[in-house]
Amino acid sequence: MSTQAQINALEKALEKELNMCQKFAELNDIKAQYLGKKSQLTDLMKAMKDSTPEEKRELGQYINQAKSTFNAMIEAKKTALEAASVRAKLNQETLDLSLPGPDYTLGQSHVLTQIIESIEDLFVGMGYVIKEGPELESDAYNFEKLNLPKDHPARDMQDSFYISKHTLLRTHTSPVQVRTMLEYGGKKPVKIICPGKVYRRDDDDATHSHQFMQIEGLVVDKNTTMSDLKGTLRIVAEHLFGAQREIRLRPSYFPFTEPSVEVDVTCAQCHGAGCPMCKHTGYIEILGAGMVHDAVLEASGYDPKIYQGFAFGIGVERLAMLKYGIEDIRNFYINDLRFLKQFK
Ligand code: 2NM
Repeated sequence: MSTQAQINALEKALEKELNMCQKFAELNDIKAQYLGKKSQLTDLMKAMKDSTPEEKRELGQYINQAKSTFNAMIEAKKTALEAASVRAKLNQETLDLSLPGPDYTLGQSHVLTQIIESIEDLFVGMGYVIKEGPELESDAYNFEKLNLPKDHPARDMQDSFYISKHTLLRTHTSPVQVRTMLEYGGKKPVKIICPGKVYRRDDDDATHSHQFMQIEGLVVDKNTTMSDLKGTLRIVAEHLFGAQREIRLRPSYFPFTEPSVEVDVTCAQCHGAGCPMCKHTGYIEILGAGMVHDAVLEASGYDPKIYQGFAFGIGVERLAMLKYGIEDIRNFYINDLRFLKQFK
């Protein structure tokens, strides 16, 4: 059989084998068989050594031609096998478009955080600085420097969580204000608000919690008066309860302020006419405030003859309860999503 005939036969055989081949591994075997060192093509090459130079040139051309043809056939099969395997994989991975997608619903801040941040925004806009401090305090900062001396009833064990003889969980955020006045060295004006957790020993019920949130504000400057306080409180009331609100100051008592006031806002429900929400008084109490007591200024290094100040304290939970008509304070703490999701 001529070399050409043998090559033609080989090509036929290769074509047949490639048609039957289903796997990459088999393809490698076929390649070795038809183009490798032990292939018939290699044998034909070796057999050329006995041929004349003209024959060698001719046969060499046939064989090289065959090599590239075989290679091309095998490569084509390889491409076809790859395409088939991708197709098979895609067929297996079909998407079920009827399945529900992932839940990308955005959450939101806790309702108390929302109120605190809203009040912070208001005061930052008026040039106040937000100050925070430790929840574990000394009795010196929590009481002594706030004009609550040793035997004051508010310092009673019954009302506070003492950790040791002189350390307790702060009962208000006022110690942060004391710390700030001391930091400012009795010279700089103070204009701060102090949000944070506070603790009081109370039996928990619908309106009392042993831990709650407070925001206190403090301004200390020369020529600070009660009318500055009243103007500020009015802005707070309108921010929280909307325009067309009026405030009313009633005399009250706090150890750290003199005079002290309780601040009421006209009832949002009845606008002052009287309804169950305001217990038919037309007003709802929203915070306590006053002019900073001379003893408090002095204890924190400010000369009351030069500096005066006003301060106020807001209970955040109480405010949220008034604003949204929430009846039980414990709703804020039990992480019931049905409750929390209402404040979006
Ligand atoms: C209130 C009511 C009245 C108050 C006083 C001070 C400080 F530090 F300046 F003495 N901080 N907060 C204050 C005054 C708080 O809460 C109902």
